[in-house]
Amino acid sequence: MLIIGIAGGTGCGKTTVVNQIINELPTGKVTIISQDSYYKDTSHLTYEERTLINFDHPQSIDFDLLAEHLAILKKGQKIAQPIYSFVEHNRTSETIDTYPNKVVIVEGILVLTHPKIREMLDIKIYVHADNDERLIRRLKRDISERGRDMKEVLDRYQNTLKPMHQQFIEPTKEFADIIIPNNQYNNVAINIMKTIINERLN
Ligand code: UZR
Ligand code: MG
Repeated sequence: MLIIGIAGGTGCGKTTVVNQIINELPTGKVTIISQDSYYKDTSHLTYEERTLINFDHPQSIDFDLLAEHLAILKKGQKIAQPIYSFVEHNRTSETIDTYPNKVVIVEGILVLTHPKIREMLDIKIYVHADNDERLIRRLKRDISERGRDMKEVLDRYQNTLKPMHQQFIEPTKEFADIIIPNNQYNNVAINIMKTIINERLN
């Protein structure tokens, strides 16, 4: 099993890169695990209290559970991956059975911040996009898909996303084996990834 970690700030295009990589691989050989599924269970808090959580701080993630799950997958066993609700800002009571595979991709803004997780990753990728590019994408996504308004998104960006990015996310670039540029075209970088993955798979 090859475990690939994909990190990078919000709006850098991690999901797009994951999809580009998957498209190049034989179908059914890849399992994707999202860091979002591992936000800590906050059922003891009210909805109002949960909206105040700093979701861009490493402490908001249950990295112990993620590490435990990766270890189980490595042993060839299935895991019950939690399902997260962005509407409720909380883990739901449901889980999804997730199976080991030739390639496992773990993606999320903070996946390279945790030493235990980094140790378990065979390939560490950081997706880079310029800050203005990321803000534009985040603004568009949160308004169209997450029911936020412009003021809300911009306030959160200034007060939380930007400082957390500078403090925790951007510095993890130094742990990356590969930095994929994602302002516009990245075909060459994706092809290199494809080659590396196929080499490891064969
Ligand atoms: P990506 N996030 C939410 O908006 N709501 C939640 O309940 C949990 C997380 C956001 C989180 C982070 N910050 O910036 C983003 N906030 O999801 C990471 N606020 O996701 O990498 O896809 O942008
Ligand atoms: Mg995403």
